[in-house]
Amino acid sequence: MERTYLMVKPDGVQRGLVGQIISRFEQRGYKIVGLKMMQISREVAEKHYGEHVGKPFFQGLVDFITSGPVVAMVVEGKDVVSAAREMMGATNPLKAAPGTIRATFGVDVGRNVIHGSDSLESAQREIALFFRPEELVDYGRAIDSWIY
Ligand code: ABT
Ligand code: MG
Repeated sequence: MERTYLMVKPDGVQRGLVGQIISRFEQRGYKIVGLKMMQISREVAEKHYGEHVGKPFFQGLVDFITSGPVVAMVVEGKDVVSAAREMMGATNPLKAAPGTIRATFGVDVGRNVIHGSDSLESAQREIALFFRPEELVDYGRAIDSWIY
């Protein structure tokens, strides 16, 4: 089973959307194997968004993601990396498909309420950046045989 790194961004936390966002993944059948609230440091933010160093929006992006607490999670299930990206919708909420998380909750590319890893490699890197191995929990669910 695949794992991905998801994060309710500071705007989602401030707006009280944490529960609704987590629910979408639970309702679909995905399993939460790691979950915590935290304040991201500038150092970690710059690592997380390393691919955007030097771009005009980089400083604003780091300012934003460190502007308040986030809710970080690791979610497990079938094809979850790409499926979560589809559930989130396009980076710009105005371009996101109707019904996706970003289309439902946002209108601005710099306030798009959720992050999700964009590939399996990113997922592995981001999980390791934000979670210690012992913070991830291996457990079974009785419901799994009704999902798979
Ligand atoms: P993230 O989940 O935040 O990584 O978004 P996503 O992978 O969908 O999109 P990318 B390209 O990684 O954007 C990272 C953040 O940068 C913001 N951004 C991006 C801008 O503000 N202006 C831009 O022109 C682009 C391309 C949007 C993303 N998040 N925030 N907040
Ligand atoms: Mg990205």
